[in-house]
Amino acid sequence: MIDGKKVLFSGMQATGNLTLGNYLGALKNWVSLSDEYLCFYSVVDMHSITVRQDPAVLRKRARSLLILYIAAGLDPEKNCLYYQSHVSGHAELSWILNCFTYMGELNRMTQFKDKASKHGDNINAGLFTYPVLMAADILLYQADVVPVGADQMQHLEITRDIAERFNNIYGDVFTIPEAYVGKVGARIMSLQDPSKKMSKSDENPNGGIYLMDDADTVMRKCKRAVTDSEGTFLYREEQPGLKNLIDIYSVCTGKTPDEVVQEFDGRGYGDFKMAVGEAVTSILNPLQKEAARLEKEKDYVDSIIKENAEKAGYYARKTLRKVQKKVGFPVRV
Ligand code: ATP
Ligand code: LTN
Repeated sequence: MIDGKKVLFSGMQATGNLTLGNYLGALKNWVSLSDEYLCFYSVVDMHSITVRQDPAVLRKRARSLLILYIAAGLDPEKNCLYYQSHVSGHAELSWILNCFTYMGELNRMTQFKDKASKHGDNINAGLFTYPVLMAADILLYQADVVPVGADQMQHLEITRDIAERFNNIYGDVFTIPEAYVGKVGARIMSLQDPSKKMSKSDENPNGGIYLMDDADTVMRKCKRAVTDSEGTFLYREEQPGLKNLIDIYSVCTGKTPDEVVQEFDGRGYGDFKMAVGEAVTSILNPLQKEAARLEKEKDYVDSIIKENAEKAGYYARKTLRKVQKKVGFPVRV
């Protein structure tokens, strides 16, 4: 709790271009949570270097992601929007937590196994201890809730295990965080293969709608989206491509899937795909305009980056000092 509000922490990596899935499944929900909680939303650039990056590209993408947080509606006065690498407490706590995490636990992480098989030439120790850094992110702010997708649940579980282990030895130091699982309809699937989630690392560019896609590109991708040959307009698992498009339309327009089915019943898929394209564009258009405007407001964005890193640093230091004392580091005089 900070100032009577529960604390929320989440972060996103600035690797790849953000998709509509990232926006509808994460960013949009973050905005709706920012009244209820005291929120820390980080651009987790330290996590990104577990995979080799081009430094100039990473720096640029990290800034664009932070700008996107603001453009999506996160008020930088109310929410703490900052780069993970600007708050040294993440690295410091991460080291300490490494000493309370077992190799066996980390060996079980499916994301590690997955990434290690994809990057066989660079299975570095950072990739292995990635979940410990993520635990440090969360525990540093004593977060009560953490909005994460299903793929990150295992990392949240290990965070809780590490925190409980530490608390059992040293007393009540860390808040044990809970996952915040968003509303249904937020899992957006690939437009080309509706059995896979829409992902920024998909090799097929037609599978995902990127947040920076222009109206023509969005329309073309929607028109090409894989559906089925049933020709019936129903919202059901047996028609996964159509179901996904209904989900997208429904989240973009605020209508329920039932209302969408009623609206398009008896009309062709072609008509519906156009409507989806328009609905998506009407969401992306203002977002893109605001992001472009902020890209030019250098001083304003710089001041937000500085102030928010200081604010995050303040809370981080409070936890860090407590932890350092508990483990026996000499007190600063
Ligand atoms: P990558 O392809 O690099 O693994 P990703 O697109 O899967 O990236 P992440 O960086 O793992 O995205 O996730 C960022 C946030 O976006 C997470 O909170 C995740 O749950 C959410 N998210 C990602 N893809 C989708 C999707 N298709 N539908 C809903 N939410 C998503
Ligand atoms: N691993 C997450 C990003 C991430 C995160 C976090 C999410 C890093 N630290 C702390 C929630 C809380 C991902 O790749 N989506």
